[in-house]
Amino acid sequence: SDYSREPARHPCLQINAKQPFNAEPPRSALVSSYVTPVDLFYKRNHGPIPVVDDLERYSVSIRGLIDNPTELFMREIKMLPKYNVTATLQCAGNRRTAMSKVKTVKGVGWGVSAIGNGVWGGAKLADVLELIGISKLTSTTKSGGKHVEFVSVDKCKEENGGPYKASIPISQATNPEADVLLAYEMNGEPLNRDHGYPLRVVVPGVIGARSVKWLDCINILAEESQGFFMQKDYKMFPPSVNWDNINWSSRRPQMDFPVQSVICSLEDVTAIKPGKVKVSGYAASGGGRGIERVDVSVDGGKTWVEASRYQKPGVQYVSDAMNSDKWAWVLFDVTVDVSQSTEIVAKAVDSAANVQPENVQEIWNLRGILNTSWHRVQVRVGH
Ligand code: MTE
Ligand code: MO
Repeated sequence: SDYSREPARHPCLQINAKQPFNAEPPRSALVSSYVTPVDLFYKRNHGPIPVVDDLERYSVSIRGLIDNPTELFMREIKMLPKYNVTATLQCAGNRRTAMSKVKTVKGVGWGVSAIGNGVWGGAKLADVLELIGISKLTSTTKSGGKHVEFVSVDKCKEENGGPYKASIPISQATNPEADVLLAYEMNGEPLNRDHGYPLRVVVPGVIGARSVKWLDCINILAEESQGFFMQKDYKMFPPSVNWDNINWSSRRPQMDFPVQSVICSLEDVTAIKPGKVKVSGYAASGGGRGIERVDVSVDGGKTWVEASRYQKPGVQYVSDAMNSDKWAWVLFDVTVDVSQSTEIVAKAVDSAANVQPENVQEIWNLRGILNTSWHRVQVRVGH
């Protein structure tokens, strides 16, 4: 079958769907390192993993509203300055399973680990576009190009067997500060097949769905990509919208992800002895916004203590500081005293003072995306 050439995967991964392969690591693995190891990084696919076996012949074609359509070979992309950008990738469906407990939603069920922090190595898209004649900080090309579409080589049933596609505004694509990469490395190694070998897009601060893997083609367009995953998926609807009254064109495709935090040192329900409990986890926000604060409660949200935050072990994290990684998550921890069974809660505040919503009910949506409600876990104290 199409799935006869899938790569080997780590046995620790929890498999949420086999074909296409969708899997996430145990939550405890996420807090054991700031940079998520490649084999434990969540894998989110919509089709079989493509096989690219001739790197010499591999090229990206750039077409659309430009004067000279171009084929760029890997060696040309590698000749551009190489950047290493530490960026967190989060699937918009992260924590969907918890949302589906309110009311059924459509989509692959994810726990809390459809997120990972990688060091992505590659060329800046702004440099690549400049190479073909589109200057930095462009908002419209001479021929009316306003969006940059990325097309893959994989085959997705949602696209009727066609490739996965997504787009970003050309203003973001040509802004060197936005750090959008055509990445050929992950954590200092060549990208592996699951994560987009030989070349993928990484759009920092934006839901994972726009970071197209196995890049085949870049199109300069007047409108945003008309692909399924831009127009008929990954849009946030209000709780009143259902499958009978949905009007897809009434909403924009989701881009930045909102502020999120999750406790990873405790499962949904954990039996503990009374005494000190370490509460640690991750917090992240989109659009390059840093994490200003993480609050933890041991009484279901009545009172709160502030957790400490870090990116580099031993270095106190300050959001928006020169030495912080602006596109990356922050790990947090705090030790609390627990004497009786209770609910432990985490909520984060980002550098624009956005706060996570208290309950999942109010943000329920039929596609089950962007569950960023306060993260709650139960501890059962036994003596
Ligand atoms: N790119 C292609 N070509 N095909 C896909 O199915 N999935 C997207 C994105 N890029 C996808 C893709 C989604 S929804 C997410 S969340 C991220 O890739 C996941 O990236 P990862 O598997 O490297 O973690
Ligand atoms: Mo995703």
